Amino acid sequence: MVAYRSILASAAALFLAVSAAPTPDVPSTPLIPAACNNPIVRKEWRSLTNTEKANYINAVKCLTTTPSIATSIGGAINRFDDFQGVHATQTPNIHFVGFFLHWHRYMLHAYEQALRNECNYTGAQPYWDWFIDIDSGLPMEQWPIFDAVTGFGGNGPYVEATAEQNPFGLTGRTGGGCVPDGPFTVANNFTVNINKTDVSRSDPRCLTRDFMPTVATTLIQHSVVTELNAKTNFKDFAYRMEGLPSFDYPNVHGGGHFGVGGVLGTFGDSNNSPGDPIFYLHHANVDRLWALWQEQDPSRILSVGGPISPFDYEGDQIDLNFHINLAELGPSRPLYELQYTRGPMMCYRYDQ
Ligand SMILES: *[C@@H]1O[C@H](CO)[C@@H](O)[C@H](O)[C@H]1NC(C)=O
Ligand SMILES: *[C@@H]1O[C@H](CO)[C@@H](O)[C@H](O)[C@H]1NC(C)=O
Ligand SMILES: *[C@@H]1O[C@H](CO)[C@@H](O)[C@H](O)[C@H]1NC(C)=O
Ligand SMILES: [Cu+2]
Repeated sequence: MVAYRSILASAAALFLAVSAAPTPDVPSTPLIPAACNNPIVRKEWRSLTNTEKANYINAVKCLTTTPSIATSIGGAINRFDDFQGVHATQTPNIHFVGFFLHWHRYMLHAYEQALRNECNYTGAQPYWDWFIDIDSGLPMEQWPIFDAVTGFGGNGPYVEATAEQNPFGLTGRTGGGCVPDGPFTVANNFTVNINKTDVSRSDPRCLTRDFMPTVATTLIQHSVVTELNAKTNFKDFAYRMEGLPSFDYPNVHGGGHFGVGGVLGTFGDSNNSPGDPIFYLHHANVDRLWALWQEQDPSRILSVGGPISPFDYEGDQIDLNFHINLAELGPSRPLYELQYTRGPMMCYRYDQ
């Protein structure tokens, strides 16, 4: 088994990601979703019309031309960077914990709100259903999400990786260079700005991708969804969703990151993966699997559990009063508010 735990452990900055609420404040009755009669609908990327796709991409480009507000991320130039930077500072604390799903759900919500409120986007955050592509049998280069005109551009040209860059000696890399086409090239004014190891520095560079088709097909397996849907409590569900830090054990979340980002691609860099705009479509699909699981049984809406500290599965557990801190991306929120996709705080649903 090839482990990538050390990638996370070696992340440079350890910022305080979370804090426990001093007093219990979970409502004694479940929150009534009275404020969410008309949820916005998150749809699969390829089911959007070409106009809807262009509107989404234009809104993402708009974030990249809107000045940063995240003062804690000195290297952030624009609003798109703010999200990448806050993720980078918290990466060591928000993966392989019980609130991995809540943290990323809240981040996606904040991003969707920024697109809508700051960039006049009127749609919802789309998701990417990996299985449609995996099942198609098409080479990754032909997956619609990577289309140069109606998608996010494709793979980088092949670049050799040094042993230091590829510490696990992964084989099957096909790219590594700059994304050559689509809306997110340097020629189209898109750069990944935050320094890879120091969020206080701006070092604009190209978005890279390093497709690893064998990693994608090994990790993105239908059996994972079957196993997830058989879980009856959140702790077990969340544990299976993150899986093991391994390149052999099926794991849909890791499969998206490392199948597309590989060794040298932005999306395979645990700290900086939100620098690739497809991060948000990928994580929307992860969030969707959780939302669909929650909807199967009302008791699952308020089910939580899992470790506060990474990999500390038998240690202190999260509860509904545990708070998520997104720095300048939004106010600190207790987990119970993040359990409801159709509640007072967030108001969205998935089309299927
Ligand atoms: C959003 O729409 C408003 C009202 O039409 C306009 O004033 C504003 O400039 C638009 N913002 C962006 C980022 O396009
Ligand atoms: C890139 O930005 C520059 C400076 O704002 C602008 O002049 C140019 O038209 C932009 N290019 C594209 C392809 O959007
Ligand atoms: C990122 O920052 C580090 C440390 O400050 C520096 O050594 C490195 O060259 C920077 N990376 C880039 C791509 O500029
Ligand atoms: Cu993450």
